[in-house]
Amino acid sequence: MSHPTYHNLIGGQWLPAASGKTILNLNPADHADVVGEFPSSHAEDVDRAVTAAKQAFARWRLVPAPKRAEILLRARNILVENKEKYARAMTREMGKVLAETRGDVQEAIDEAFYVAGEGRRLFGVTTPSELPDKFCMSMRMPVGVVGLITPWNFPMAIPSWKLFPALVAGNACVIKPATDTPLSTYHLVQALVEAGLPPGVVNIVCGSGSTAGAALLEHPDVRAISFTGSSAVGSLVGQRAAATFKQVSLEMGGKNAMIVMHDANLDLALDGALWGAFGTTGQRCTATSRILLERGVAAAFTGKFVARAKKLKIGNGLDESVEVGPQVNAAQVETSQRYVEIARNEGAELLCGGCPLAEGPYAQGTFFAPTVFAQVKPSMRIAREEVFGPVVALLTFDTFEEAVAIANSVDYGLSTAIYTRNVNRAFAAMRDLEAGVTYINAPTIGAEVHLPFGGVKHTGNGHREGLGALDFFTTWKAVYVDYSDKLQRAQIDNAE
Ligand code: UN1
Repeated sequence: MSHPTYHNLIGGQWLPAASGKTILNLNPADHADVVGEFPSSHAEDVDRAVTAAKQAFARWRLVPAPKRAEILLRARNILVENKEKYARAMTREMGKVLAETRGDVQEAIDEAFYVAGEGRRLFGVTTPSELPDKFCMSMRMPVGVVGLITPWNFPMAIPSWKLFPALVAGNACVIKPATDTPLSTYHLVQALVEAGLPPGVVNIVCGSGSTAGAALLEHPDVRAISFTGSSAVGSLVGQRAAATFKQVSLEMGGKNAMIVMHDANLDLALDGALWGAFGTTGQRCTATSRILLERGVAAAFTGKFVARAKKLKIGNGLDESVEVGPQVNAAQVETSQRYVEIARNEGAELLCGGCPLAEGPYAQGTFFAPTVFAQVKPSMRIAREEVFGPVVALLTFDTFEEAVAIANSVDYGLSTAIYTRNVNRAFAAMRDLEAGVTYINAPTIGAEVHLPFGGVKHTGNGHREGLGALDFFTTWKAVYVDYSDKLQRAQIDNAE
């Protein structure tokens, strides 16, 4: 069956990769369904895109920020009109169920609405001078050409978290979407183009991280890199970008713990655990991958949790009755499989799942059964390393302090959750859990776009998306205006 061919977007023109090479985008629920063919780009393509961005930046930075914001608002309306179409396309390329891909498009819609308001804020600070007849202010300036490297699990939302604040602040962008899910980024950028974004302000270069991504990191005219992906790759991104003094925002892995106290509403905790662990097939950096159970409730919770995990309907996400879609590709299934072996060898007890699904309706896709391990000790790899699949580890504890210590014992620190009706415990958890995000009586997934999003330790390098993104995509300039008509020497002429 024929499938569409997509090109890079460079300086407003759709161009194939200079090499002519392409990458096929397959539906992970059904490999016979080819979503499209996308360019496999290299340094030459990236260089063209960065050059186009640099040229466009010269004009874009002078467009008043409220006008830049109006383009975002128009793009928002285009996303609203096309929400269903884009969600269906996303389920085809990424696999997650329709309810979730609708949510992914909605997240981009919300982000556009939120960030467009910044066009009329972008506040700076005025402050008194230490000298008479002198005025001081600070202004947010765009950084210049920024490189955005985005993952496959939120193929429209995460690009929107980066593109929209970068644009409202006056930057020009080169985005390299994940090789598994470029189409959703096309849809996002097409909305911007239709909304009136000038050519070259956003450029798309498709290809693998080791070719297109690496070229973006090394390009001397790229001033900042915003990356979301694994901690292993993020560490390399940070190191390579440092060679040319780029600002780098790294948003990486998680091993997110949900704590269930004896006084929790157990049914609520079960609903949250099921959604947090198996929503998006466990492929969120915020996924609930550890459930810490107070000993008194462990048996009751575990029995019900496993019974419900076994009943989840797995299949093609386009079927509205399906609850869990495929994993995005064969490599992710292999990782889940590998961690099942690791956990078994460590002595964890497999309660359900633990294997790929490859028969009947699953034969053409990359499916993995929802998997639960019990008898997990905090020192085991299954309790410490990110799987990024539908695999969850159950641990038990005796005291609140022990639960917090276990939750904090891993290298990651993105999201955490606690289920309790004890308000004192809830506040202690908000303070003591080492993570960028903490939920009370809600699972570890479900961040909203206007709060700061990011993590501590190996999860991030200190930057935040959402509230905080403008701090990354702008640079402060201090301005001094001396209207005294004479030379005034700071720290000297006014010294005590
Ligand atoms: C991610 O998994 O990379 O908070 C992002 C959430 C979503 C975003 C997840 N809004 O789960």
